[in-house]
Amino acid sequence: MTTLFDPIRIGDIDLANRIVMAPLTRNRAAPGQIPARLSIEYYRQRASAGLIVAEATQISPAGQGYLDTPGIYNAAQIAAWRLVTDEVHAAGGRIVVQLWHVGRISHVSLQPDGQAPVSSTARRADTKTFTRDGFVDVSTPRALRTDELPAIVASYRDAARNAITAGFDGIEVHAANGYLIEQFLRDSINDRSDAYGGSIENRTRLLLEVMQAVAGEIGAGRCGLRLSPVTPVNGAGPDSDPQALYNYAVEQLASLKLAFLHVIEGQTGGARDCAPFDYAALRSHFDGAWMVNNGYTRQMALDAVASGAADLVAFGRPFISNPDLVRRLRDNAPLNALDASTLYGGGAKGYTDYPSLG
Ligand code: 8OZ
Repeated sequence: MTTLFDPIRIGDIDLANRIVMAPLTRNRAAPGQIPARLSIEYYRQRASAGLIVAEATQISPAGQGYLDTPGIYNAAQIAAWRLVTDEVHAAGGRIVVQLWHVGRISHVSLQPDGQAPVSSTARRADTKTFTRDGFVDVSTPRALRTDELPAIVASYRDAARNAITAGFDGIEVHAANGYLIEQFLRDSINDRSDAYGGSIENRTRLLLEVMQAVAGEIGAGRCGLRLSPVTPVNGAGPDSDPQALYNYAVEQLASLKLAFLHVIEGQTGGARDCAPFDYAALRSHFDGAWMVNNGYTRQMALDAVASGAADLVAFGRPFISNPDLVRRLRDNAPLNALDASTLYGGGAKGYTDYPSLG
């Protein structure tokens, strides 16, 4: 019987176990959106994960929506990430980076030249973001013109190339949680009348073009995708038919042979049963590694892998407070409590100072 602690090959990447560190926004990047020096130590401490999905990382300056999040679109950022990936590899780990464009979940103060953020729509999301001035309403976006979309796709492709230059084992495209790609997927947000709006085929077009571009650039065996079919976070209202939408998207991706699909079940960081959705039906369209996430306990994770319901289980908050989470799960040891006050921003406190077992 396969267990959570058994190795697995996903695409071109060999993992020591099936426990994944989920991507976690920590808002500690240095000026220039350069990953923090401290993030070298932070990720090294967590390298016993079978796979680390490094935090959501902007593919371009306009892709930023929160204060002090890192990018992967220039040489200084690539050089800083190289220090992280070298350290994780030296510790025996594997690490991919999550490629992120926030779309309308941003504020003019975070955008190049104070411009409006971009989206599938010109309608503002009913949510807030965190800026230099604290929590503020996100800004009203402008709808991307059809002729601007090739450059968005190219930014994902270039970021994937940069990730390989920075020593990452691969990438995960962030198509979840109400950000740019989800703003195209859902008919509750996307109000376009061009080839990227309306039908399911049109709304999935940007996602499919992005996945083809990154897979064509670095190989599909180094590419994964994160989806959140029913999450309501970041002002993302429900799609009128999420099952049909996401089934179609995954079906269309099947021939690409991506390394993994990472699915947030239910509301991100909240109720797993916030809306009905048949995740097994979604999986039936996909051949690669199936990574599940959202509020998994040790027992749920053991059962998910033992039953074959999942190949990999991603843990978020438990990995923040337990750098040695893999060992603790294996030994059924108690977990450190999470200090929610140090999640976003700050320095070493709540970042690199959580203790491992002796
Ligand atoms: C928490 C705070 C800011 C961003 C996501 C990238 O929800 C995020 C995020 C989470 O995917």
